[in-house]
Amino acid sequence: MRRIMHLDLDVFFVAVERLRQPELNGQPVIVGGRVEHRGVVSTASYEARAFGVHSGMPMAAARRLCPDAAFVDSNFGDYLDYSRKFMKILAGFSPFLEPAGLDEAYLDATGFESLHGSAAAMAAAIRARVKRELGLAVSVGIAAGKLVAKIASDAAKPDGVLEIAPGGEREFLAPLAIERLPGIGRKTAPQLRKLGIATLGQLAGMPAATLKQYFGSAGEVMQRHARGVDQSRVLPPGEAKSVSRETTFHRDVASPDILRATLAYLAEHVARKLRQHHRQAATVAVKLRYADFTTVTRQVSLPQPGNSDRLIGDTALKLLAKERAKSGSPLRLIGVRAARLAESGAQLNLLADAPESEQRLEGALDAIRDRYGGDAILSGRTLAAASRKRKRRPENQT
Ligand code: TTP
Ligand code: MG
Repeated sequence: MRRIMHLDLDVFFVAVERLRQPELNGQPVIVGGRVEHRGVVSTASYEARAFGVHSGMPMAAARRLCPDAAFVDSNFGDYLDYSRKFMKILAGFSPFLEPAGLDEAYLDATGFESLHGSAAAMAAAIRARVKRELGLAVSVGIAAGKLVAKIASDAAKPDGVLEIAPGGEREFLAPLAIERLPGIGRKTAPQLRKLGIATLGQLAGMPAATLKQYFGSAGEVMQRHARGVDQSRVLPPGEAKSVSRETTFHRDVASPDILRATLAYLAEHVARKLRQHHRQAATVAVKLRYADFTTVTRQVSLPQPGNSDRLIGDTALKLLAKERAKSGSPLRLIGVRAARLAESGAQLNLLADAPESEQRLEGALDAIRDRYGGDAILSGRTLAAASRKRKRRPENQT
């Protein structure tokens, strides 16, 4: 049984500001950009949230709702420093660490019982260290998978721990509103509600086939998640998420023999790479680009993850055959990709050497910092969209 933790600092930016200005403790505090710059709220303390202030709201609106709050300009460089220190503490507890934002990370605690007693004891030790060394409160959710752990850490706030016992995931989720499930947002939630589904318990009780009719395969995934079923791995930064090989032909090719031979050759290379890195793939995909640059990818989940030439090759060839049955037009590019990689064999590098894992951590934090962008103030749920628009801005500190 896996024990996954999600750790998330409480009111992160506000908490850092309070370390510098202790008089802000217990008061409504709002950190964000300046009203004159049409800034938005990046963090509101719980006292300010009680007035309806939330992340992403224009500062002007926050001022109307909570005029007596202390308004503080953000100091992004400081937050980044604390973020790095936080991640370093976590990395000392388990190399299976996946930073998911400046102030949150997943940690796989499975198998660390001998070292720490239990996942709960490990969480307590982490919380004590973060409090002692950084002066910050971190809330922790512990569960069999990432998804439930994240929802549990949210429910554990402020400054708490919530462990969902193995097998208790579905029961824990049942009373919660559907919006609590990551992935059910402004688009899907109203559709579900129209179907009379308001809680995760109701969603969990729907037949998968019905949900599939309305939402396609995402519907089935939603239902599994609502039942607390989630096998996704904690992925330390820098670990390959997929392995692929593709080739562009000198001249467009329609010959089935040449296409098959090329794809089989590429699949062998992918399979060899998987074996070299002790990885097994759970998904195989092929990519076909036609002469007019139309690109098609077809993928399939394997009944059993694997990494043999035969498995990857045969699967890719089947996908190719299916696609070529629809169109025999010449191709300019063909490729194969193995994804949803899992460790194979028992060769886990439990004691990854520190410099390397620290480098990876740095890389991950850089990526997160790029996403948050220097002094940029992020607006609530538009975070993902913003990261797409605002690629790589140089860090500039306020
Ligand atoms: P969160 O962890 O979502 O929020 P929080 O730490 O302020 O509060 P809590 O976890 O106790 O509910 O985000 C972490 C930091 O990321 C937050 O302090 C500020 C920043 N952030 C933004 O700048 N804009 C946003 O829209 C969000 C959600 C967060
Ligand atoms: Mg937080």
